[in-house]
Amino acid sequence: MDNNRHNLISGAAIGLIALPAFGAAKKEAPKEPVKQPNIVYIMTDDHTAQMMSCYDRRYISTPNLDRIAADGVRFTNSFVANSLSGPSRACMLTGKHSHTNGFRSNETDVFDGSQPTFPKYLQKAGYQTAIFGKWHLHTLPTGFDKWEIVPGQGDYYNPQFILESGDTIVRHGYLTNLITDRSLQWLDNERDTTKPFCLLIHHKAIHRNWLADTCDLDLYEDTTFALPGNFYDDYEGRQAAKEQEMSIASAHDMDIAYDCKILIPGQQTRLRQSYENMLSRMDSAQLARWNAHYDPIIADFRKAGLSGDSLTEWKFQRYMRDYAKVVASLDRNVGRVLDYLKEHDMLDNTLVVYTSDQGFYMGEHGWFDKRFMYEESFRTPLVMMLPDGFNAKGDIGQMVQNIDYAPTFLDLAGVEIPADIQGVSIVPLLKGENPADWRDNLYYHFHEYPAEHAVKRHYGVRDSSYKLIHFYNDIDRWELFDLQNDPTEMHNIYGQPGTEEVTRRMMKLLKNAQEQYDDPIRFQYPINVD
Ligand code: SGN
Ligand code: CA
Repeated sequence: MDNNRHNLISGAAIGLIALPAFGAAKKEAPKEPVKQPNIVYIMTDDHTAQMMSCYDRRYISTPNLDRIAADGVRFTNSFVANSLSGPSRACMLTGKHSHTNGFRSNETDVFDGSQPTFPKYLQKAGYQTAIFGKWHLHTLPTGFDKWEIVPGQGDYYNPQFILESGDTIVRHGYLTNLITDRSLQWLDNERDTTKPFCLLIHHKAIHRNWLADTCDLDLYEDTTFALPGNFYDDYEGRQAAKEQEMSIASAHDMDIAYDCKILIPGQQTRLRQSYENMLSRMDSAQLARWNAHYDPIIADFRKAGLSGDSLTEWKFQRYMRDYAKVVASLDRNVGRVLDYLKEHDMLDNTLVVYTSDQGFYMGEHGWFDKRFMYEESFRTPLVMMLPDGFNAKGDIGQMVQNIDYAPTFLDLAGVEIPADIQGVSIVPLLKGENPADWRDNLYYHFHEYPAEHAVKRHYGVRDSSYKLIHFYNDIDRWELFDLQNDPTEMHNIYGQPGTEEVTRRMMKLLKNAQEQYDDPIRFQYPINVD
């Protein structure tokens, strides 16, 4: 169980659990790996491992997501390259870092759809490709035989979809159900059953502002979630962390109307109108159900007259409950897809991937949102059910990153991986192999500043023990964390006596990564690393 013990240490920041049911056991009677397996790639938005019970049992239960991990593999060191939606999607499609694929920021970039992506390579290799749901790359999809996407972030209720014809339609219902319905319809009636397929089911859930399906509204109302240990972080020694705008306590950052659903007559808040616009999408039955749920909560809130820490902690509970309700719908819908594949005997020749565009803060450091290279948002959940002949089972502890998905899918399809792809295929890991030369550090670069939530631009490198970050642009700060002794990254030890050697080692890794990936944005290294 050494492997699990290691994972417990490295995952301590997110309460990563060891799963006793998992082990190094291989599937019985190994079979030849399926050639050109189908790929069902389910991705959600802002779903973090803390809120997935196969990773973390502190908060909620996600039985269907856990089925994937229990029958397949759970990656315990899965990371993104740039913790934001559009950038993550571009990294996944291309297998390249943001500076290489050109989509660095949701707010300032558009995706160049003429560049090579894994769906295009798969099409050439004989696959049928389809995507339904969130796309968020500001240009229309290319490389798909069939697509239907929501514009931008999409709406939870009665959402608009953009069709291939260029027309838009509004579908009645709740988005997570609708994306699943559409995907199952394609699987059932529309695809060419003589070809292998790659189906991307990409959800808006669990994105802000966490609007639950009406049937899930009552869930978790009796649950009181424990505050993370560093909820009242003072950000000492971490200037960029001090200056962010993603704090649960702040009335500006977490809006009482938009985020917490508290509408008080005559009370204007920064985002109240946006929430009212969302409510105006609901039909009368949906709205009646909604108000029946939130009206008593609003009344109790007004009676309580909270302020200071009690108000902040009340906001935390609302945030956790609403987020958890949205996860419940997502988990149920993933279950529908798994049931479909099982009932149609497709699990033997299908790779099922479940991941998110990045992790998220559930009150750690006092935050919601993502963006930082700190563990909660640098990590992303990743579990897979494997087709026949891929013998890994249980935990996979090697460091993987979202630029690895594209080369992995190409490898599975028998396509030679183009030399300009920066990620690496994880197929050897899926076969249960333990490659001696697997990467032992990862590169990260966040570009979106100035922007919403005010997280400064930064890049950095992480190995299994340390993380080095440089915040730049209108700030010039270095941070170094000892991940073994300070897994929640509260103590910046950069520049402290005794850290010279590890600083030099990490700085050298950073330089190597920036050279290897040819990142044009790099500043002078403050110490000599040659
Ligand atoms: C929206 C949200 C932000 C969020 C970004 C990026 N604001 O702008 O809170 O950080 O998306 O999220 S909201 O008022 O529109 O809800 S991402 O996951 O799509 O990158
Ligand atoms: Ca996201």
